[in-house]
Amino acid sequence: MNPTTSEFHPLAPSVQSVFDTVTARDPHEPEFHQAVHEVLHSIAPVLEKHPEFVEAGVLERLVEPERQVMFRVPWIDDAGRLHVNRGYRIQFSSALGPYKGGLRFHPSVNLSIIKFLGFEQIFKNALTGQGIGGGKGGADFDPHGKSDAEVMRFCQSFMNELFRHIGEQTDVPAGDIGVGSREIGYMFGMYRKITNRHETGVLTGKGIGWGGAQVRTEATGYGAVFFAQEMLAVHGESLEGKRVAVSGSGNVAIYAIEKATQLGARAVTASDSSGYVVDESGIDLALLRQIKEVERGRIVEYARRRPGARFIEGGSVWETPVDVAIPAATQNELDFDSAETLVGNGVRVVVEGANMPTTPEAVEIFQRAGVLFAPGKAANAGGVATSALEMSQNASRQRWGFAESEQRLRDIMADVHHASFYAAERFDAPGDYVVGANCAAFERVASAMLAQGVI
Ligand code: NDP
Ligand code: 2IT
Repeated sequence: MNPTTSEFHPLAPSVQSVFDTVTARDPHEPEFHQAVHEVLHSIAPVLEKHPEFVEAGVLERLVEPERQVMFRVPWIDDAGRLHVNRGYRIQFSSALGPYKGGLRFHPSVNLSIIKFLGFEQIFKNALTGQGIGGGKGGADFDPHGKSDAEVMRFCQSFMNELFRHIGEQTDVPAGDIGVGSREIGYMFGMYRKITNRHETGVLTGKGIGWGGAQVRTEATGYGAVFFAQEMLAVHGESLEGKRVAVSGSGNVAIYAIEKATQLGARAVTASDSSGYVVDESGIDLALLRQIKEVERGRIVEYARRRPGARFIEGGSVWETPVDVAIPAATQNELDFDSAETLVGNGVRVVVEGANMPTTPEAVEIFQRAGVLFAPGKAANAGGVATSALEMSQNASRQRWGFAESEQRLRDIMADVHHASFYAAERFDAPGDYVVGANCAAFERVASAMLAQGVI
């Protein structure tokens, strides 16, 4: 579900024409429009302070990807049948560094979704303070129910085209929905074979034994929880004793549950596209990981094996009364009705683990109700930030231990929080992390674009 263009709030005159150009040029990209609108809606005060950004056409350039690649991915299944999927890589902005961002394998993938993700990634990566530009890619391939051999053949075919567009100084992909260490392994192997180079830093999210960084697997979920901790600390509170609802049961969800639990909260939910489970005694992480990471099974299995846990088929996880909500599945999964339910049940903090999981109407409900709301481009930046740490370690042939890597992640999340929080104050929107994150990130990217000339 996405708002249609006519349902968006009006923008400041200085940015409305940019939005009109985007929607006229690519009318069938609702998720991309949604992501662009949210940024344009926030950054008017930055443009007032910096008329030179307007004169240099920074916005007009920023909403148009530097390069878009779409390609055929043919592969043969175990029964010998041919399939053809569509692959994408959107190289959105390299103003701050090589294009950086994940690959998503999911049947819903299309150009609009990859462009929205690539656009968000520009600002997220800027907020980390590291030298990484924004990009995203993927394919409309569904890994569910496929054998390892099928996934391997798909990944090899995908890399057979992608390799010519990436490189450790050019574009560095990683995981996202449907792409974890198994897929990164198959793609890295194919890249190495085709190029005859062991170019370790060309992909991140690698296995620990062959160039992967400690804490990259945990980083997005841990980082989102560290961000929640920072938000609560401003109000003299902590996660201790809080009830938490997490959606999804993939990479981000699992490690958000783990860190929230370690910090004294009780995570009571997990979900997948079939429904959700509620476990009042706190999610048993070992069981969840066994079902999801080892068996690649469905969430109903959790309720079957865990006494006291309930499975609600097709229901909304947001019906569960909690203090903290962490949407960690997919875009637009938390809508107006869910937001009203959460607010009615007394939610205090909403932290986006996923990219754009909250619809614009739902964000408005939270902000009007005084709920602390953290947008994904700030709260889930820990994943890509730790990818950049992996790139640094690969380039310098160093290896940092778990504790050191986790401390670096914690420091980066504190910096992202600080940058977002104070930008909101500077631009007259105290407490509004959406405005803060967008303004802080945009200032950094726009300054680089201005300095580097019209290209
Ligand atoms: P995974 O593939 O590991 O897990 C995705 C989870 O979300 C699964 O439980 C999946 O259920 C569920 N899900 C996915 N699509 C849908 C859908 N359309 N409807 C309902 N449930 C759905 O992905 P990640 O955990 O890596 O990613 C989750 C979110 O976090 C995404 O928005 C991603 O862009 C974002 N993100 C990920 C980062 C990372 O480092 N991995 C970094 C920053 C953001 P099912 O198996 O049934 O499909
Ligand atoms: O959305 C994201 O930030 C990711 N999927 C992680 C990207 C990365 O390059 O680690």
